[in-house]
Order: sequence, then C-alpha cells, then structure tokens
Amino acid sequence: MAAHFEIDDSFIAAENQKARKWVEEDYEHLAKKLRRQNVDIEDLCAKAQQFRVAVPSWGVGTGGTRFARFPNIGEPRNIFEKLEDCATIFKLVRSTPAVSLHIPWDKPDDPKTLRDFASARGLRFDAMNSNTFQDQPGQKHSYKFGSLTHPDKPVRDQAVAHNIECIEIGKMLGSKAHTVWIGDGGNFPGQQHFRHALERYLESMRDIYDALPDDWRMFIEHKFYEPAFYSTVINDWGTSYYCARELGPKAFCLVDLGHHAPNVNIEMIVARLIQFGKLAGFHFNDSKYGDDDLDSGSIKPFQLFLIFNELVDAELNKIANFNPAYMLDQSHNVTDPIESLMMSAVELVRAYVQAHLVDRDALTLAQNNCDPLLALSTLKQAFTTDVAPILAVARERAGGAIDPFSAYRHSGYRQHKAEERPEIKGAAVSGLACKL
Ligand code: RM4
Ligand code: MN
Ligand code: MN
Repeated sequence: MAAHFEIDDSFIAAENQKARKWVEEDYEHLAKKLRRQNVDIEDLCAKAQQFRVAVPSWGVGTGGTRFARFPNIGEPRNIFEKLEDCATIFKLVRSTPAVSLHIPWDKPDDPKTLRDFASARGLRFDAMNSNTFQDQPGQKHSYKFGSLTHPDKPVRDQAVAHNIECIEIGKMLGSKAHTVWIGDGGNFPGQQHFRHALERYLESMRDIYDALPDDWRMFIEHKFYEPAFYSTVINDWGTSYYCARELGPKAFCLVDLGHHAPNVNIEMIVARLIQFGKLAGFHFNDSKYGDDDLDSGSIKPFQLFLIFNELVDAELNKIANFNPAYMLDQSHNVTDPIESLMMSAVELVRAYVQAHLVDRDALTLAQNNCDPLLALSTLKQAFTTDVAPILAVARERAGGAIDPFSAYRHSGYRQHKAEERPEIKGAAVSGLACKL
C-alpha cells in the first residue's frame, strides 16, 4: 500500500500557521467573555478534545437515491481505501478515531490484516452493522419478505447466522458492539400479523444475543418506515425498549436521528432512554422529511443542541449505565463525503461544547420557579455562543487542522485519489449505492 497520497503533519502545521493569529485573538476574546459567566475556557477546550464519534465505512463512498447515483472522482474502491479516507478525516478533525463497519459491504477477507492497517493509522473499529435488508449474490433465501421476522424459519436462521458472523468478524477486529437494523415490515394492511412478527423478531434476536461476548453490547435500531411503507416491525423507541428489556442487560436502544416522524421530540426520547438505562447511542445525521441522511447540524442545529443538552446533563449527573456510543450515519449524495463527515463531526463537538456551557443552576432555578422564558433563554444563551475558537484550538492542540475544510481542499487530496483510484469498470460499488 506504499506511495498513497496522505496529508502530512507539516502541511497541516503550515495551513494552521495562516489562521493562527485570528484564532488566538478570538480565543482570548471568548475566554474573557466566558470568564464573566464564571466559565473557564480551558475546561471547555478539554471537553472538546475528549469528544469522540465513529465514522461509518459506508459514509465515505458517494451514496445515492432510488433515482440515481452520481459518483465522485477518486471514490474508495475497497475497505482499505475507505480506511484511508477515514484516516484523513481523523487526521484533520481529531475526534473520529473509530470506524463502524457494515457487513457484507465491507467484509474483510482477512480481519487481522485490516485491523493492522487501521491501527497503523491510529484507527480502531466501533460497532459492527449487519445487513439483512438486501439479498447478496449466492444467498440461499431471499429477504424480500423479511429476515429476522420472516414467516419461514430457514430465512430467519439465515439472517441469524449472518448476524453471528458479523459478531465473529467484529471479535477479530476488536469491536465491542453489534448494531441490528432490519427493514422487515409490511407494505400493505393485512400483509403481516403485527404480534407474530414481533414474537419472531425476539426469538431470532435471542439467538444473536446468546452469541454476544460478555463484554459486548447489542444495539437495537428502530425506524418508523422505509423500506416497508405501511408497517415496520421495530418502528419506534417503545418497541425497541421492550425488546431490549426482553433480551437482557447487554441490549440497548440506538437512536438514529432520521428514524422518527417529523416534529417528534427526539431529545425527550433520549432522556427517557437515559432514565431507563437503555440508551445505546446514536446514528447522527439530519433530516427534513424522513431518513434523509443529511449532514449533522445542517437542518435542525437547535435540536442537535437540545439532544446534547440531555446527554451532558446525564454526564454531569453521573447517571448509571450511561455510556452512549456516538456514530455518524449519513449518505452523501452531492458532496465530497470526506468534507461532509468532517463538518458533521465538527457540528457534534460544537453541540457538545455548547451543551457544557448551559448554566445548569440557572436552568434548575427557572424550572423550579416555573419560569419558561428564563429556562429557554438560559438554553439559548449557550446555543448562541459562538464556540468556534474553542473547537479550532482543541483541534490544533491535538495535531489537527484549525480549518479542516480549507486544509482538505488546499491539500488536493481528492484530485490525488482520482489519479490513484481509477474507476474499475463493471465493478460493484459497495455501500449505500447498493440501496439502488
Ligand atoms: C438504515 C439504518 C442503518 C443503516 C442503513 C444503511 O436506514 O439507518 O443504520 O445501516 O440504513
Ligand atoms: Mn442508522
Ligand atoms: Mn437510516
């Protein structure tokens, strides 16, 4: 894998040099402002440096819709090239040291080689993701009418075996969690017996749960519709919570921000799952209408902040069993995926730092005094504070870029990759493109 273009540290340092003066000025100014609120900017900077979010292997390839896919130049053609792109994101933003793999899209021929390749770049593997929402070449039974909940036992067994295989691969990669999202459901009223389908789901999931090592967690991901357009078996957080409880202490509920009906109060769902000790973590993205998989913070940044407000509240209150796994789950259809993932990671750190800025004593007082506007303005004060200088300084101190976006563009990374990675004619592109 020699002679592949990489952005080196000296290039990042030279780029940072251009912006250092204004960043120092802005940081100093913000430090003074925060001091008036009794906030130490260094504490916030440390928080920004601690934040971690995993990047999805499937997110570095260009996605598509059911209408079309418009490939980018220099797209990664295999999991090694995907990891190169993940390493580039990590190098510039410093908050993304883990990669979440989708199997079989990114099934490694030799997990040990892949693990070594990743760790040579400072990367490790986060949750595994199974795929029983598509048929794979050579597969015996079709998932057209379901997988873990299919009426026929051989289909269910095949789907269970696939999930267990994901766990086995994950063990060799050093992963500690397995995420199960299924597309099972019905397109027409009457197509599926609601109770029986859920019973079959639990029966299948018990078999997968039994294969889970003791130090692993199982993440159940719900979604209200799509690909089933009338009814979905694991459609909401209530069903997910019921299943997680039935399965046992290693099962938790994962919240993908695009998997709720418009206007649903997601931050409240998050608070409930925290309270019940069952929050697995997140698939971060943003959406306007459905499971749009848009970039985090691009449509509803205030909602993102309110979610982090709940998470930081739980962190500060040292809630038992609170250990959320943060992952991005986005589909980049018209942007360079590296740019989208970097900007999304930055938006998450921003929301996290802003949530740490909330004056919690003032908020509690306003709540106890039944003063809604004072409560809201306490939140708004944190949300409207421009913490960009904190994020820039945190990145630079960790060896990353003050401005990851412009450093990436100036590096010419994508153009270099276009030369290194000529399109393989006729080859299948793995990842979200397979949704087509
Ligand atoms: C689903 C869900 C899963 C993701 C697939 C590709 O809508 O979000 O997490 O693995 O898409
Ligand atoms: Mn997801
Ligand atoms: Mn989704």
